[in-house]
Amino acid sequence: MNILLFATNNLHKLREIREIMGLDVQILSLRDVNINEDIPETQDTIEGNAAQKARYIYEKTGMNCFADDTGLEIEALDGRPGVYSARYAGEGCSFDDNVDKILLELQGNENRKACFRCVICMIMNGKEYFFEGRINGVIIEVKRGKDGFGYDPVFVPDGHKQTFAEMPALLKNGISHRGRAAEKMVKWRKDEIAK
Ligand code: ITT
Repeated sequence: MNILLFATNNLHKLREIREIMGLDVQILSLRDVNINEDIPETQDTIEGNAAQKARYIYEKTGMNCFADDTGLEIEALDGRPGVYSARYAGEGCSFDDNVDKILLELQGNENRKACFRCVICMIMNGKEYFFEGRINGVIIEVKRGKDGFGYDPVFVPDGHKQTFAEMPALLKNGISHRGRAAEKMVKWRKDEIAK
């Protein structure tokens, strides 16, 4: 059995990644290895933060591991909240506070185009590998749906009518930024193992 440690404190992300990666690999959480502190995320790029989180955990545990970082990039807001997506409405803010802030900033704006961008940094036997996934969509005006997390209630991916928060998890994971990045990581590992 392959084991990978996922360097996240976000339980929604952990559940999604476990669903995406399937049964071929056992995904351990930080709680499983008794790491309870907040991992530093102080870089100014999504790639930088993913690498910072993965390195921090690798140095602590020596285990093969990965971390992801995601940003919601809104065209009319010049790419904000981007790398600041987690704490856009301020330190200690909730998912709802962040959503309310972007809705306010977009009020009256007809350009609702946005994209989720996710970068996974995996450290395997001391070497770093990066995988990226994106999904384009629009930000709607009023929140819809109870599932998912973060900005899901206001994000409708292109070609769909439901928000990410209204979709069954399987559908979101199949098309999402994180799903696409994770798929690349899974394929890369399969090829590596087959070598
Ligand atoms: P970590 O412990 O893994 O750092 P995090 O919640 O800080 O968890 P990220 O830095 O990867 O997560 O993502 C920043 C924010 O972007 C996150 O707090 C959410 O608000 C939002 N986000 C990330 N993935 C999302 C998704 O699939 N759907 C909606 N919002 C998402």
